[in-house]
Amino acid sequence: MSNVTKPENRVWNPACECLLKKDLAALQLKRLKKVVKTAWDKVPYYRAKMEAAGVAPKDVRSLADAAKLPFTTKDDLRGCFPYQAFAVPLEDVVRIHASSGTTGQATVVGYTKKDLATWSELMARLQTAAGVTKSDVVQIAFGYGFFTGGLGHHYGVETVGAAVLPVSSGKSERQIQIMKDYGTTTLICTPSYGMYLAELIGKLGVRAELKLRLGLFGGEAWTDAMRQALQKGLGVFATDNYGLSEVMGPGVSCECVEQNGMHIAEDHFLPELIDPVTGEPVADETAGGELVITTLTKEAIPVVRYRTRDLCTFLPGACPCGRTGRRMSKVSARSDDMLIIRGVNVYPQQIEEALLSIEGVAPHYQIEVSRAGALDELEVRVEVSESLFFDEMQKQQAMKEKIERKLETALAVHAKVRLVEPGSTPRSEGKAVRVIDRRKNG
Ligand code: DLL
Repeated sequence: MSNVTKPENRVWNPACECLLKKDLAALQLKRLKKVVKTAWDKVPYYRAKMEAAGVAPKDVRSLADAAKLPFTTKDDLRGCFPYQAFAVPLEDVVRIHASSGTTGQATVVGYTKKDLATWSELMARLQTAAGVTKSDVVQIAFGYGFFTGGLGHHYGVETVGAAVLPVSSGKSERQIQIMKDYGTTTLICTPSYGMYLAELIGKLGVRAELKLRLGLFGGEAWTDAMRQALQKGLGVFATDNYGLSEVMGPGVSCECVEQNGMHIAEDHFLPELIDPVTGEPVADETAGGELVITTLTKEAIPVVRYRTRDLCTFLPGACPCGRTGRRMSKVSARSDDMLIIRGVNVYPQQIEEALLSIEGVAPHYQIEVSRAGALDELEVRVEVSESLFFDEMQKQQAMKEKIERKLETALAVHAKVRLVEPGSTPRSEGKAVRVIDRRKNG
């Protein structure tokens, strides 16, 4: 365990975050009915979908009735490009973000003034949950622009009353100079960029000159093993926060100082877990499924039963922090990130978890899948410490075999390991590209 100080537990808005379960359920139902009615009345796409599924707003009488409503997918929203999913006239929209994704048409998201106020409030809740107070100096190293990470967190910091350094991503040496010059206490970025900055700080030997104490990481999946590496490398207390542009951006759920699951802002989002194959609600939410979200308060674009493709579980029991919002586990994978290697399902996070449990392995790796004849080949390129990389062959071979054994146990399929020089796998300034699947290119 890294030796970082756990911040004091504070709650930004106890009246909303610590609601009694029954009051929360009543509020959710009232809001759900309204959002379904608005979607039906104002967005022809939703009306057509509901009519085709044989449901209408009057059929939603309980929270469980949400399951009768049709899903919305990323492709559905792409099909509404640019403004057809909007439930308000463009003149009431004051901000537009978009998510480009890796392929195809962008998904466009709009916000009314009230939506932005809600978003700022949810971000203030998130940052307070992670330990940020008005005395903090917060460096945002998420990209600003159409991506929701930068501006989303920015307005949260201002709402909390801390000082925001709107640096955006990239120019890593300058990021560190800014940390030194401005006395940054809190870093907000993706975990992979945080890891890159940690590495650079180590190289420059300036850790002792920094005042960093908190790290808020999100935007991509990361493991608890990566948390330990970030806490150690940056000297911060690291928390996870989750969201997606289609339903707002960051602020959907966040960890508190207990670092034990992300509290969902359930007064604004109705979460469900479904079986990703059948689409049916899962029988046991603690066993996991795909997260589906309905926005309960968004004006510009109400989103009904959005299939996030993110796999997680809901955690049982109450959290000592006092928040009553249901907690979701870290996202274990995206259902579309799953690799099928010789018939076996493999998720990149399983590989990360296994790698980082081995002493001497750096938290930088890349996975390449190819096909040799009829057989899938899985190769994991792993950075090891400088000393080991330049060490004698025998020690290197022993390390390679050790990692291969560990991966084989974790994945139930053989992966070829290649030890590579420190610094040789690509570093990301935003979301990391961990997997190269050459099978897709023929
Ligand atoms: O990544 C919003 C965000 C920005 C969240 C900054 C947190 C911090 P998109 O670009 O639309 O939005 O990507 C959304 O990223 O469906 C997940 O697959 C993944 N993702 C986001 N946060 C996490 C997280 C932003 N904490 C997609 N853990 C989502 C795992 C995450 N995956």
